[in-house]
Amino acid sequence: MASQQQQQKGVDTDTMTLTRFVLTEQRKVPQATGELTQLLTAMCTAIKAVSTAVRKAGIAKLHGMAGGSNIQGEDQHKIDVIANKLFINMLKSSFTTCVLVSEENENIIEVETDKQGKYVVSFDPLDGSSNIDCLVSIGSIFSIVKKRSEGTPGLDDALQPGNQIVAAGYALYGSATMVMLSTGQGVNGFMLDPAIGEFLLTERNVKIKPRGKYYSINEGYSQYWDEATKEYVQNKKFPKEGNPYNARYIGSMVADVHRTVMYGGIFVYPAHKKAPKGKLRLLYECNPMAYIIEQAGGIASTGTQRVLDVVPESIHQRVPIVLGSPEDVNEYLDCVKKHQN
Ligand code: P6P
Repeated sequence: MASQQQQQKGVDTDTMTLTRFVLTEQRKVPQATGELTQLLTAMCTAIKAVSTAVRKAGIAKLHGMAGGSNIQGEDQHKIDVIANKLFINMLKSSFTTCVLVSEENENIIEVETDKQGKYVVSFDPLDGSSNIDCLVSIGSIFSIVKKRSEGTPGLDDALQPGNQIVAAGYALYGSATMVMLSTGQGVNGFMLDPAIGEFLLTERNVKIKPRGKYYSINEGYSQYWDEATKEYVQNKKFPKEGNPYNARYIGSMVADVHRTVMYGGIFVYPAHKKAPKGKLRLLYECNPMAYIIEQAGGIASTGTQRVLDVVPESIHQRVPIVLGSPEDVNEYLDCVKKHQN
C-alpha cells in the first residue's frame, strides 16, 4: 500500500509497474544483461495492444471469422490473426529472441539474423478466442527458454522441456486486463491501468491454497473419460463426508486457470476417447500454466508425470493436464494410481 507521502491527493507517486518490478528482480542477478527485461517489456506492449483490440473488437467489426484456419484445423477469428501478428512483430523487434513458436503457425518462426537474441518464446497469442464473440474472458499465454544450441537457432531450441523455462505467464482479458508472471521467484499479478497504459503490481507473491472448493472439467465428455477421472469427479459431487465441490468450467484455459490460482481447486483436461493425448498444447498452454502453478505452490501433472518434465517431440504436441491445489491434485493422482494397478 502506498505510504502517505506517496498518496499526493489520491495519486500514487511511487507506483510499482511491471517494468520497474522486473528491473528490480534483474538487479538481483549479477550476470543479468537486461535482455529478459527488454523481452518482457516488448511482451507487455503486445499484450496491451491485444487488450485494446479485444475490447473494441465488437465495435471495430473484428468479431467473426478471418476465413482461414490454423495448424490445429481451428477456424481463425480475425482477432486471432491480429493478436498473432502483434506478438510476432513486438517480440522480433525486441532484438531478444531467435526462435518463436506460435499456436497459429505450423512451423517455428526463425527471427532474422540481424534481430536475433538469446531467447526462445512459445506463445498462444489469443487462447479461447472461440469465446470472444460472446464476450467470455480470453487470454494470451507465453513461456520463455534460452537458446541451447551452439549453432544456428532452430527446432531443437524450441523442443525444450518446461523445466528449462526462465520466465512464463499469461494475460487475462477479463473484467480487467491482468498479467500473471513468474521469473522463477514466485508469481506476481499486474493489473493494466488504461489511464497510464502501465501494468501495476496488485497481487504480490501469489500462493495457491492447499485445497479449494472448485473442480473444473468439461463434463460434456464424461462418457469418454477413463475410470480414474469418473471416480474423481463422482467423489467431488457425492463426497463421503463434507460438502460437494462447486463445478466451474468456462472453456477458456486462462480464465479457468486464473480462478484456480486465485481461489484454489483443480483444473483437469484429461486424455479421453475423443482426445487420446488430451487437447491442450504442451509448449504454449500446459508448460507456462504448469510453471505458474508450481511457482505458486501448486502441482501440475499429465496424470503420470510432472508436466514440466515432459520432453517435447513436436511443437504442437498435446498432453493431458491436471493442475491446481496440491491436496486436490494429489487426490486425483491417487485415483489414477488406484486404477493403474
Ligand atoms: P473444450 C479453448 O479453445 C481451449 O484451447 C482452452 O482455452 C480451453 O481450456 C479448452 O480449449 C476448452 O476445450 O474441449 O472443453 O471446449
